[in-house]
Amino acid sequence: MQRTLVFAKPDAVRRGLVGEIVSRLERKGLKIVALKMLQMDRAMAERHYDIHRDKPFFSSLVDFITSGPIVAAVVEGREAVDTVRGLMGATDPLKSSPGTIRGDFGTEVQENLVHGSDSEESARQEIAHFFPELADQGPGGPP
Ligand code: D4T
Repeated sequence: MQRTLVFAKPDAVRRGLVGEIVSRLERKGLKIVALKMLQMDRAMAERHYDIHRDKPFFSSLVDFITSGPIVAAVVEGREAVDTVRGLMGATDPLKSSPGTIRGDFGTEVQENLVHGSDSEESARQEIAHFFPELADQGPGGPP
């Protein structure tokens, strides 16, 4: 079992797609371990996207991700990191297969609806960042 961090981005919240996204995770068989709506401030967004700090789209990305609330979740399941990435589709929704969240609902690279950790290590760091109360738990919950 593995845990990963997923969030519905501000565009998904504005468009009323939170239920659709959470439902797809659940129907796949992933377990929702934690769920909350929050507003990222610039410091939190810059930390989350630190790897992109030198990219030309960084400041616009931070503007977008702080433009409204997000709904973040910790989900658990077999190979949860790759399973969520598969459900999300490619970064560019136009290159995402139909049947994926981005492939079914998006057209814009920036407003691409959903985030999922891209590795087990990122998942551990992002869960600690968004859900510090869960940081010391492994899959399966408290010891
Ligand atoms: P995230 O991190 O949001 O789950 O997306 P990905 O893992 O699929 O994609 P990423 O890290 O390469 O990009 C992070 C974030 O930046 C936005 N973006 C990306 C953008 O606004 N312009 C761009 O040219 C690219 C490549 C979209 C996702």
